[in-house]
Amino acid sequence: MNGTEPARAFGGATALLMALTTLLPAQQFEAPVLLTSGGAPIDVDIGHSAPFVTDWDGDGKKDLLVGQYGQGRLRVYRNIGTHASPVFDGFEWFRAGGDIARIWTN
Ligand SMILES: [Ca+2]
Repeated sequence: MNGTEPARAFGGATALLMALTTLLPAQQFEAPVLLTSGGAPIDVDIGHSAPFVTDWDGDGKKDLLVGQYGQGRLRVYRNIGTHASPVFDGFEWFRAGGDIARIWTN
């Protein structure tokens, strides 16, 4: 591998993105919604959150995962509402091997 290969790969991805945005019809986002847990706005330690929605526990309702910069941890908010109207009441830290999992954040 030489020093130009990553640049070419990035350029290819950029070209693909440009092609997709040209070919696909304009998309509109829904109005923003403040997500709450236990009645309080969901927030993270030290900001820099990375939310992801998936059915974490396999019960058919999508849950909310939120990675955070603070201590490099991942919050798991299980949906106790419905698929159409999710409700969150607290979170648990993602664990691995019995310990709270984390990635190093400088
Ligand atoms: Ca679920």
